[in-house]
Amino acid sequence: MSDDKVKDKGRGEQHLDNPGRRRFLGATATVGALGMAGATGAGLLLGGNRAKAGSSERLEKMDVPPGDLDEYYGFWSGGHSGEVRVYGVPSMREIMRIPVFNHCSASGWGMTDESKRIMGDSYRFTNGDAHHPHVSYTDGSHDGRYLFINDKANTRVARIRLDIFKTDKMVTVPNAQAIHGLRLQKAPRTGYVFANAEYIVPQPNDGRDLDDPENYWTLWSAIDGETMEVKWQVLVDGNLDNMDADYTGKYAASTCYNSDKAVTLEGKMASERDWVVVFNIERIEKAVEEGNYRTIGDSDVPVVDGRKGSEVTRYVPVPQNPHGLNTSTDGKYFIAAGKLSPTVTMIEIDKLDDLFEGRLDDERDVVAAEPELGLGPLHTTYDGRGNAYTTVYIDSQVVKWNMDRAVRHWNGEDVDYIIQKLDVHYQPGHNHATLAESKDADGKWLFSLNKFSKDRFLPVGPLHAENDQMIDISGDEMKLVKDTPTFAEPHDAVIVRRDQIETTQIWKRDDPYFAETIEMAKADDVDVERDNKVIRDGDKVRVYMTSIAPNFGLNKFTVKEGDEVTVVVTNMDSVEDLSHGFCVVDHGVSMEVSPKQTASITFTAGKPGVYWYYCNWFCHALHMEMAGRMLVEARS
Ligand code: RUQ
Ligand code: CUA
Repeated sequence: MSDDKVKDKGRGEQHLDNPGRRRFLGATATVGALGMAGATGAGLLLGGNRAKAGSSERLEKMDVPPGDLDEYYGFWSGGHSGEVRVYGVPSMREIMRIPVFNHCSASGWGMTDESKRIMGDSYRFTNGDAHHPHVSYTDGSHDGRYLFINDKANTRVARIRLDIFKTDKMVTVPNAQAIHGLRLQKAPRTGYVFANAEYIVPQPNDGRDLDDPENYWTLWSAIDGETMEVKWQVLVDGNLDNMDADYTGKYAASTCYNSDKAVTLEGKMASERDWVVVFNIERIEKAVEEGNYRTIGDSDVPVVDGRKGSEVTRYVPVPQNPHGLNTSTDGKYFIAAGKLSPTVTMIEIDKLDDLFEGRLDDERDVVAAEPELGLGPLHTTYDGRGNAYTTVYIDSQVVKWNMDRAVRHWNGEDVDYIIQKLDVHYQPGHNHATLAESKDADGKWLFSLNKFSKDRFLPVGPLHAENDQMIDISGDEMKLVKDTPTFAEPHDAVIVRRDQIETTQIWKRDDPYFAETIEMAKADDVDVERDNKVIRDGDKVRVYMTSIAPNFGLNKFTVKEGDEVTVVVTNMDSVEDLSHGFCVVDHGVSMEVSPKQTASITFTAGKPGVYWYYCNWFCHALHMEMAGRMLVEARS
């Protein structure tokens, strides 16, 4: 790649090289270009180019007047904030934040007994790094049961129930380190939740082979979406990055870099080729069934060997350091973005049976095309009309291209496949179109999740917002309509139709979410819906009270310094939107208690004295008066 090439950035140009000629960026040129973009490049690459949204017709389309509801739910990951954010699309009004791997001061997530039970041991971590949110499927369409999301920081996968918009399960994946790529089985039903571990580590990682990267491996895991148990794992070569599954339930594929097992940056970019690893799910299941696996360390999860040469995987060579992998919504292709190569690789899913049955001469025979799009391709999304949209990070653009034409061009026909290149501001990572992770992709709105915002918003000091840009793709031309600032750092999003989700506004009293708390109350002979009682059990005190606006069932209770106090509050208001809260001053105790919910929180009583507890969700004209006293006696 010449310097000229980097400078002219391929903006709007069509590359019509001999399709057989594969052009990869040299490692040196690429690091230079990536570094420039990362450090100072936003200005350099896009100096003075401030795109502004135009016509009123465009703005009208996204306008949702006060009182009207949006057409779609958009679920944005919260990146290293650890949460999930819910937007109404197209208004881009933030409707809710769902705490997942983080702790939440308002709802008490990470503090309440219910959330600690769900988080397990890992509740002691207050951070997470949530990248990839995905909504469950039935037959390739979103069924609105669950949303799943990964935690790269602490190797977890969580599930959110979409009837209540609360995290209800969380699992720490064994033998793995840093769950990154996450995708769901699309058919017949979710089914498996597939999780990539990004980093290679000794197996088991118990102090052996500490500085011997030759003996480091990573794993691809399948979690049962209903029980959230890890069912099996596959040992692979290289570092797994992003993945997706097909529309039949048979195959999944993951980009895989660092085929040479390096542990330094230079080393990770040394080889000209890396891989897309294709997983044959039936064959893996069969290997597990037949006992063709081992276990690692303390974990009893079956681990099938899927390293190069194994029967359960195939390694398709692609240009070095690929990144995103997105299945086209027509079910035809796994499309892997080149990142360090200006190309994306289209893998033909229909040819995978031949690949596994050994009917092809070369793994590369499954490549349907490798169109060149621009510098730094990262992720691809779809409009359901045969077009793909790929973010190119270094060029700061979204490239709209036609899949069918790209294949014809690859086969030697003289056709243009690039339809439009649109500047975005700046340096996009993922992009995502409405319903574009399902066979129902409707090609209405596209979001480009840009890592840099630089000059797009009022300055707020050294740390900048990200900029999620909304683009109208319903016509022939992509049109930028809105800048949405977001805080660190939505990586990815999924957008589903509002009718695909059915929520409950008032808790059902038999909800499993707080069933264990009700069990505890029963053992204390307490009916939480009626009784206001204090039960002492050695140094443990359990306080049960109801809440009905604007009153708590108890306006005082007495404990002793150092007691382990559990307060259980049951909200007996069955009025929609009438949430109460429970907060004890100077004790770090706060939680949400929504209509007909039972919530419980455990803490240690502080020094002797009077401590007020109060309702911290505004519930009534006398909300300020909804308070009581905890009397802490000295221990005699
Ligand atoms: S990754 S910016 Cu965590 Cu989805 Cu590509
Ligand atoms: Cu109850 Cu505010």
